[in-house]
Amino acid sequence: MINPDRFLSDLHTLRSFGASGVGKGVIRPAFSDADIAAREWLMQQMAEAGLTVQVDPVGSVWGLAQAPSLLLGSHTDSQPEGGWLDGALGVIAALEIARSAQQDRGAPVSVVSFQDEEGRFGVTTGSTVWSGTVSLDTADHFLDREGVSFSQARQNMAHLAGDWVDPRQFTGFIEMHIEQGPWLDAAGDTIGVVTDIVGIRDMRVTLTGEQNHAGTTPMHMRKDAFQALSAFNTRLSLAFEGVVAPATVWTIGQVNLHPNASSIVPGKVTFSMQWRDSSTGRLAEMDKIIRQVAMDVAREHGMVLNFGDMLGLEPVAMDTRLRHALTEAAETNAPGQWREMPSGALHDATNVAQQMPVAMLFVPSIGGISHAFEEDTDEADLVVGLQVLADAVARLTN
Ligand code: HGY
Ligand code: MN
Ligand code: MN
Repeated sequence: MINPDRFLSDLHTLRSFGASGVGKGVIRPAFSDADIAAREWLMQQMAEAGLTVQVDPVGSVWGLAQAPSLLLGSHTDSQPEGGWLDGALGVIAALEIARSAQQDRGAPVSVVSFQDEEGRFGVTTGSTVWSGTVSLDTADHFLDREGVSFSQARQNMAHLAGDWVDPRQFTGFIEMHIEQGPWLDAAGDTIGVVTDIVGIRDMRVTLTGEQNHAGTTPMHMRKDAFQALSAFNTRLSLAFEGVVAPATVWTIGQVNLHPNASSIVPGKVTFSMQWRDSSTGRLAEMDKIIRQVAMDVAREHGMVLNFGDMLGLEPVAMDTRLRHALTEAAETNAPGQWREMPSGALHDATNVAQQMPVAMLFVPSIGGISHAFEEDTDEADLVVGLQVLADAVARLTN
């Protein structure tokens, strides 16, 4: 039988690894000391639960039941400033269900915590490489914000790393996750059964102009990288009108302005350009518009323009059979308190879908907040989510 108290206690233990000291927030980026300590603790819980523990070459941690098994899980690495539940919830719920399956001699359930889902290096890097979407050699050249490479970072777990886990031993994958958006919380619903996960594009753009004196350089003679970025951002929103849908999102989340000093006209800016949508066609159309607007602004501002490599993942529909088990379980455990909905956030399930049927279920994020220390969910909702997941697993494996 699942044990909600043990489940909640494990969640709070996990958040102690990299606790930020602000609310329940965590700082636990991939391959950090806190991340590796958390993964070693998880490995111990998996072993004690009777699972065979394996760490793959990119640091994803697996607790394997005898084959064939249903796979549950998510990730335990966090954003540079993260919440206690993003990823962690799905891994600990998986552990609790797998452990009770072992104790009750029930149908086998395996557990995974993928590495670098939060993209310190790439985009959902661990599951992207494991699923074959990106080669390990390509990923090894990915750099983080400080210029550390993926291959350098994963040496920190080399002492634990073993072989790749064969996906053919699994019958499917279900990932429980917080919604990370406002809809369940605003509607007072407890469960979201995911219909599809959006696609994503992510690249770096560099505009290079002329660094100069902020007092003596007349405005009309400047090649100011910030002004160029500002013009790009304004023009892009106008250019997207009539192309984007209400659910389409785009973000300039990281800006490196050089030399970032108040008395110097900035001569260079490198910024992240990320966009997401449920349509591959619209993602491609936005790509064209982004590049055209950037070229126009660079020309008008006398800047040199450079596009970095683009990372992308396609939209993915959830498996109907797995999804049906989740909707049945939601109606049983949260009657009238659930809905079907798309995922605006990206998840490891996107990559696992390349190898097997996948499905996801959400619990609410209070105020829709995530990727922030303030991220939180009522513990009663966490327990209902666990019960729905356990019920769906029973429907699929009995
Ligand atoms: O960015 C995302 O959607 C995920 O939370 N890493
Ligand atoms: Mn996540
Ligand atoms: Mn996240």
